[in-house]
Amino acid sequence: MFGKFFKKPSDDLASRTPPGQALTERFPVLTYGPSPRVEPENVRIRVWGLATETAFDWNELNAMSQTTLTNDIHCVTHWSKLDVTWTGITVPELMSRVTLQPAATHVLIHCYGGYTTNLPISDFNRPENLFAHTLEGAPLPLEHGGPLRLVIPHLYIWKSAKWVSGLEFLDHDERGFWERNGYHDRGDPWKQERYSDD
Ligand SMILES: Nc1nc2c(c(=O)[nH]1)N[C@H]1C(S)=C(S)[C@@H](COP(=O)(O)O)O[C@H]1N2
Ligand SMILES: [Mo]
Repeated sequence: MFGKFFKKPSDDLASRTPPGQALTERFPVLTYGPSPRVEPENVRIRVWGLATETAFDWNELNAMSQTTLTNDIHCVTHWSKLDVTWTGITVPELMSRVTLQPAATHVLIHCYGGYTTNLPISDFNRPENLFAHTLEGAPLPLEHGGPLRLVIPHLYIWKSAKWVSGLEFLDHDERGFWERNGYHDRGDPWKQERYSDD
């Protein structure tokens, strides 16, 4: 199985492949539990906690500036996929419409279906991070997080929450689903931050 789908990175691709990762051209689906089905017109990103409460619906999201980015994704289960193209709203584009309280330092991301993951705002509010609704020019498939998922390319892809529904701003770090179940709090693939020590 492994040999059929995964290959050792060749020299030119090696510099883009973090340690302990093998390249794949497939796009494996990894979801804990069933995929929630949310119609686009029902998608909402709610904002609460240490921010002025607000929400963005599908029409509002589509009226924002749209960005297409190509980046590499790295999964903690040792596969990487290069040159994946997403279209959506950058996190700073959405965050320009959010008023944070000065004490806010972290965000806990909530999803339809109950998944959560945590980020410091410094890892969240970066121009390479997208709320993506399109994958390779086509609507994001349900199993990959459609209608809307986060893409956080500089960290392992468990941080890239599928079916995102909310942003809870906090003045401290609060672990999300996998972080409470043994994954590293931050997940930098270049440092192999796979699992936590506590
Ligand atoms: N809502 C939600 N988002 C999620 C997950 C999940 O189970 N639920 N799994 C995470 C994990 S562990 C991985 S590896 C990636 C997988 O994304 P993919 O299925 O598009 O490959 O989604 C992440 N985002
Ligand atoms: Mo994962």
